[in-house]
Amino acid sequence: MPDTLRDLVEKVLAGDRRAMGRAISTVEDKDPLAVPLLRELFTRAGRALVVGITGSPGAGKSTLVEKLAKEYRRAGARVGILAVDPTSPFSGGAILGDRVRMQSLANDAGVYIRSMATRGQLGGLAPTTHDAVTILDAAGCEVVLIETVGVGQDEVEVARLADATVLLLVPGMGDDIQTFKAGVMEIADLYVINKADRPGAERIEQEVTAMLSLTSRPDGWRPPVLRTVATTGQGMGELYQALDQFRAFSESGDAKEYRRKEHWRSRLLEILRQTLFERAVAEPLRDGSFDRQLDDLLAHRRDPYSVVEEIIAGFMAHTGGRQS
Ligand SMILES: Nc1nc2c(ncn2[C@@H]2O[C@H](COP(=O)(O)OP(=O)(O)OP(=O)(O)O)[C@@H](O)[C@H]2O)c(=O)[nH]1
Ligand SMILES: [Mg+2]
Repeated sequence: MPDTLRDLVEKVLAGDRRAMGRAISTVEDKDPLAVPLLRELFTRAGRALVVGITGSPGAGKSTLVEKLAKEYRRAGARVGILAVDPTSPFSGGAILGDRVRMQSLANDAGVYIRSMATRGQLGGLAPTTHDAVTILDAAGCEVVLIETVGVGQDEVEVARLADATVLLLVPGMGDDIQTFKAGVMEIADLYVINKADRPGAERIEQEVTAMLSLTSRPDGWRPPVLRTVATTGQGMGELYQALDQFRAFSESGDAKEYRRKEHWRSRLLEILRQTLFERAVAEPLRDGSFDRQLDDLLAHRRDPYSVVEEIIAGFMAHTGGRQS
C-alpha cells in the first residue's frame, strides 16, 4: 500500500477529523485514491446507526439535526453529520447556512459535520453519500445523521441507505402532503411535525395520522407521529427515544437485515452497472467509433439496438475476459 494511502487510512480509522474530510474529498473528486481507500475502510465499517432526516426546504432539518446530535452526544456517541444538497454545485462546507445553524457543535471534537453537493453527478445522488457514510462509520462515528431535502427520487434512494428515516413536516403545508404521498411519505419510519409552535400543527398531525391508518407496513412497524420545536429543542428527547425504539424493533426481527440486504443488493448492481458502462464506452469514445456510430444513427443507416450490440461486442473482444 502506498504511504499516502496507508497514512490516510490510519488517520481515518483513528477518527482524525482532517483526514475524514480529506477522505470524503477524494471520493467527491473521484480521486484515484478513492477506490483503494474505500476498499480498506469498508471492511472496518458496518457498525454505525444511519439516520436520514428529510423534508421540504426550510422545514427545520438542520436545526433539528443539531439538536438531535446533542442528544446522541449526551448518550456518549460520536456523531457524523452529512448535509446533502442535491441542488447545489458547491460542496466541502460551502453550504454556509448549515455551518452557521450547527455552530454550537463546531467546537465538539465528537461531532464531524460535512456538507456535500451532489448535483449533476454521473450515477445520481447517492454514490458519494454512501461512500461518505462508510468513511464516517470506519472513523468511529456510532451515529451518522444525513440531512436531505425531500423532493424527489434521489432522496428516496438516500433514505434507503439509512437504518431509520425521519420525515419532517411543518404546519401550513396544505396540499403538499399529497405530493409527499407519492414517494417520500412511504419511506419514513418516523414522522415529525416540526415548528409545532406554529398554528396548524394539530391539523397536519391529524392528516398524517389519518393517512397512516390507511396503510400497514409489511414489517409491522407503526410509524409514530411526533411534534417538535427544533429551535427550542422541544420534543427532542421524545424523538431520540422513538428512534431508539425503532432501532430496537428493527434489530429484534429481520427488518434491519432485510433492509440492509436490499440496500446492498441495489448498491452492488449500481456499482456494477456504472463500472461496466464506463469500461464499455471508454474505447469507442477514445477512438472516435462512437461518433461514427452516432452519425449512422442520425442518417438512419443503422438502428441504436445493433449499435449497442456492436459496442458490447467490441468491449468483449477488447477485454477478452481479462481484467482491465
Ligand atoms: N418557529 C420555528 N422555527 C423553526 C423551527 N425549526 C426551525 N425553524 C426555523 O426555520 C428556518 C429554517 O430552518 P433550517 O433548520 O435551516 O431548515 P432546513 O430544513 O435545514 O432548510 P434547508 O436546508 O434550507 O432546506 C430557520 O430560520 C429556523 O430557525 C421551529 O420548530 N419553529
Ligand atoms: Mg438545512
